Amino acid sequence: MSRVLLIVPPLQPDELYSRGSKSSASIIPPLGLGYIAAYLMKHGHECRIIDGIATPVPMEEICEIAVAYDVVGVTALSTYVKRVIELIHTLKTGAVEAPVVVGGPHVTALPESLLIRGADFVVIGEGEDTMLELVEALAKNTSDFSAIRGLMYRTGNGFVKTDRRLPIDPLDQVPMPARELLPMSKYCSSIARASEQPSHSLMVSRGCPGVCTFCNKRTFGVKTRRFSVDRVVEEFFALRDIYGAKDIAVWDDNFTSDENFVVEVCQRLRKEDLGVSWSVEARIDCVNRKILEALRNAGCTYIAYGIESGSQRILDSINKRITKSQIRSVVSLTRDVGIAMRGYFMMGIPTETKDEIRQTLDFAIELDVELASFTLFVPLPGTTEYQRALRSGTFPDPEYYFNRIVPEFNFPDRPLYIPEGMTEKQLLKMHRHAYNRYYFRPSMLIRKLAGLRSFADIRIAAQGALTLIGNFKSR
Ligand code: B12
Repeated sequence: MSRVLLIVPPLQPDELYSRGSKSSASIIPPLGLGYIAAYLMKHGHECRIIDGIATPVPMEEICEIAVAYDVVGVTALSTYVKRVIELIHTLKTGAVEAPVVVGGPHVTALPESLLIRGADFVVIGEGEDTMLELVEALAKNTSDFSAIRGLMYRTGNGFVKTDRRLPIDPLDQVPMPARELLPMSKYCSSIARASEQPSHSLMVSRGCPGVCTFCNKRTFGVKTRRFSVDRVVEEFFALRDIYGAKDIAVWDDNFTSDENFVVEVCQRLRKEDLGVSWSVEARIDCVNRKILEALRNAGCTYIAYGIESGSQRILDSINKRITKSQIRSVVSLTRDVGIAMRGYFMMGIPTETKDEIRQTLDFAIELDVELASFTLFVPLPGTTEYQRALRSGTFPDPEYYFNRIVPEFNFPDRPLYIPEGMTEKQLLKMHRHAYNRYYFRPSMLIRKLAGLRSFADIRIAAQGALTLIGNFKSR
C-alpha cells in the first residue's frame, strides 16, 4: 500500500478572477484528482487531496504534509502552471523525498515543459491507470518505467516518452470521484449558472466529437465514452442525498451527444424524482426537440451552447462545424421547449476584424439568450490555434504561461492575444461595450425585473449587476 498526496496548487481568488467576479464566481472541485484518488483507493492505496483553490494552504504547510507521503501528484492547467512549478521547487528544496508526478491538460499538451522545470514524472492524458501503475512500480523500487504507457520521465541522458495510453473502456471501472476527500462545503456554481446552492459538479462522459481549433482535446480525444446510465443516475442522487445538492452542474464538453443515452438518463431522473435543478453544456448540432423535452422534463433548467461568433467566416475558420441558421433554429427550439440558455461567445479570434466582432454582438442580441459570456480569445497549449499563433508571430512568447498566472478570460485586464489590425485598447473597448450593450439594454432590464419573484432573485440580479460594473470599473 502506498500513500499518495494529490494537489491543486494554492491560488488566491485575486489571481483567478478579475475584480467584480470574485464574489459571484464558481469554485468547482478538481474532479480529475477525485477520480485518480478513487481509483488508487479502489486498488488499496491511501490518498489525500489538497485543493489549493478551495482552500489556499500555504506552500510550506503543503511541504510539511507531503513528507509523510510516498508519491506526490500535482494537477496543472496552463493558466496556473507557474504556481505548479513554484510548488515543485518548494517541495524539492524542502524535506520532501517523494517523487513528484504532474498530470492535467497543460502537461498533456507540453509534457517536457514540467520535466525540465523539476517534475520527476509527467502523466500524459487520462491519468487513472498510468498513475496506478506508476505508484505500484515506485513501491517496488523499479527504475525502468518504460512499460508504463502514457508516461514521460527523465533519464541520465534525456527524456523517455512511453507509448500512448489506451482510453479506459468501459468507463465504469473508474469509481465516483472521492468527494469524501474534498472540502465539499466550499464548492459552488456561479450565480449565472445556479440559482440555488449548494450546486455540485458532475461529469458523465469523456471526449467530445467537436474539433474546434481553440479547444484542448488532447486528454480525452474526439470519441465519447460514457459512464453507464445506472452509474450516472446513482451519482446524481449521491450529490443530492450525501452532499445536499440543491442544484447540479454537469460539466461534460457535450452532454447531449447521444440521444438514447440522454433520454434514458432523463427518464430515470424523472421517474425516480430527483427534484433538483440541473444544467448542462451542449453543442448546437447535438440537440433536437426530443432531447430538449427530455431534459426539461427531468428538471434541467439551463443549457449552455458554444456559439462563439456571429460571423460565418469565423465559425468556419475555428472549425466550429455549425452555421448561423442552425444556431438560430436551436435557440428558438430551446426557448420554445422552455430551458434557459447561456451563449458562450468569443472575441479577438485570429484574423477577426472589428466588423466581425460587431457582428458577434449583433448576433448575440438577435438571439437574446438569458445569459451571454463574451470571452477574449486565448491561444491555449494543446490547441491548433496555439500552434498557429506561435508560427504567425502574433503570440511570440512560448514562455508566456510559465511566467504568470492567467486569470479567467471573461474580464481580463489585458488581452493575451490581439488580432492583427487591432490595438489592445480597441479590443478591450469592444469587449466592455459588448457586456454593457447586452445587459443594459431596455428589453433585458425589463425581462430581468419581470423575473424577480423572491428576495433570492433580487440578490442574484444585484450581484450580477455589481459583477459587471466591478469588472469594468477601473479598466
Ligand atoms: C469544469 C471545468 C472548469 C471549471 C473549474 C474546474 C477546476 N476545478 O479546475 C471552471 C468552469 C471554473 C473552469 C474555468 C476555466 N477553465 Co476549465 N474546464 C473544465 C472542464 C469542462 C472539466 C474539468 C474536469 O473536471 N475534467 C474531468 C477530469 C476527469 O479531467 P482532468 O481534470 O483533465 O483530469 C484527468 C487528466 O487530465 C489527468 N490528470 C489531471 N490532473 C492530474 C494529476 C495527476 C497527478 C495525474 C497523474 C493525472 C492528472 O487524469 C485525470 C483523470 O483521467 C475542462 C474540459 C474537460 N473536459 O476536461 C475545462 C478545461 C480544463 N478548462 C480550461 C480552461 C482554459 C479554463 C479557463 C482558463 C477558461 C476561462 N474562461 O477563463 C478557466 C480557468 C480556471 C482556473 N482555475 O484556472 C481548459 C484548460 C486547457 C489548458 N491547456 O490548460 C480545458 C481543458 C478546456 C479545453 N478543452 O480547452 N473550467
